[in-house]
Amino acid sequence: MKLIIAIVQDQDAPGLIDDLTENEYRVTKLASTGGFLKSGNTTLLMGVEDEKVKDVIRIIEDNCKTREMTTSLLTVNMPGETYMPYPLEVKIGGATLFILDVVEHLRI
Ligand code: 2BA
Repeated sequence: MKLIIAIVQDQDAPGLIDDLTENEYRVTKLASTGGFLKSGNTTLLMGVEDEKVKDVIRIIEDNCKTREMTTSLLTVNMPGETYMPYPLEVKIGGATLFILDVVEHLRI
């Protein structure tokens, strides 16, 4: 068994969770925050049998879109100790996945 940890954009999460559950995958949704943009994203935990991992990745690919986002995260130091927001374009991935081996899975 594998544990798939998928970090996805909030907008993509409802459709993705519906698709996963319709295909009889179990999923846990966590509200998370990206360290770089400091804005919300969604982390999904899915315990799946090894032979199902490819199918889950396909469902994630079908639901998660790459988007460009402009943020004023960076500031430029100006004379007189004023700071000016500096627009920064970032491409947020469809999904960031971590796939881990599960040593033991218990449902008690
Ligand atoms: P954030 O950390 O908010 O990052 C959002 C997007 O900003 C990233 O998209 C990337 O395009 C850009 N970015 C992140 N760190 C950067 C940096 N140091 N310099 C320049 N640009 C940077 P994604 O790579 O698609 O990541 C989306 C979200 O997935 C991230 O949100 C974070 O929550 C998570 N994530 C990505 N890689 C991770 C990793 N190696 N470990 C843990 N979480 C990760």
